[in-house]
Amino acid sequence: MMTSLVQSAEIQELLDKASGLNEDGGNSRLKAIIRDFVEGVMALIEKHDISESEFWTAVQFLQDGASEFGLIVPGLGLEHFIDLLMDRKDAEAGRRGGTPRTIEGPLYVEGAPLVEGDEVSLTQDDDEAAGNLYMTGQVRGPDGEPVKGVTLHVWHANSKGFYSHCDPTGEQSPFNNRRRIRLGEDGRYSFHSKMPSGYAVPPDGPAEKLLHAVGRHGNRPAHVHFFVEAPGYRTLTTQINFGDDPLANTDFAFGTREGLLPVPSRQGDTAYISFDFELQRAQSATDENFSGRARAKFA
Ligand code: MBD
Ligand code: FE
Repeated sequence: MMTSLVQSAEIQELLDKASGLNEDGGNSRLKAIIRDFVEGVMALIEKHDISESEFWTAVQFLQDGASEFGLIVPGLGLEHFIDLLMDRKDAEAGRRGGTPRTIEGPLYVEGAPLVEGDEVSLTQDDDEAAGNLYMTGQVRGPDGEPVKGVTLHVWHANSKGFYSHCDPTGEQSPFNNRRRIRLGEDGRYSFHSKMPSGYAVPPDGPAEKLLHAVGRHGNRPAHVHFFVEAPGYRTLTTQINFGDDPLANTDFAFGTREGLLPVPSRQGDTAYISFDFELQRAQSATDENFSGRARAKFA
């Protein structure tokens, strides 16, 4: 076997220079990460004997795909990996229990209407093809205590699998199927909406091209997203799928998790779900915050 070019003195020196290790300025953590990142890419090129043409095809893919990184990242399992890594760190720190976290996805929009009461409707548009979804439950803490001061953020697709603000048909009203619900002292919530359908990545876009090239699809089963936020508790990012949905385990984004599959009771075209959330207590102020992820904002 030929010796590795990446491991040669010449390339190791190139990596030191390229990552700024010989410079005084700059961020030392970033330097170390960039060095390993570039070395990893070089090793990949060498290992798979990637040709110059293939290399530039990949660079072009990244340029074209930038607008769909929010789909490509979960599609390649990276967003789920980040969840599993946080789970493992929690386990090592003895932080157990509570409703499982799962991926946020790219389609949350800040500034949804803030509403309260037990007749909350998420949907303002007619969606005649859709059945109805009724969801109720309680947000509790680790000792079973009702959590006070909860803001429950909910967002989901319409019956075509499209999200408001991201709908290629342009037909949805702003914030359709998106609400922030202020809960009362008992931590109970209750909302209804038009039943979501599964999501599919945009046809012929970079995410779909990549998935098809490896023999996969870009579909998610029907799901409902949540952030559960309350003073003194750790903000939870999660979703539910429908426990009786035969497609529940066919998620291209790997978001389906045990503990997040309530089985609805169905009457005609209406599904009723009862689902309680359990939050962990915050151990620091950052636990109460949202992650630093950039999120869409519409006035
Ligand atoms: C979605 O609706 C979603 O939730 C994820 C994770 C990725 C793409 C679309
Ligand atoms: Fe989604």
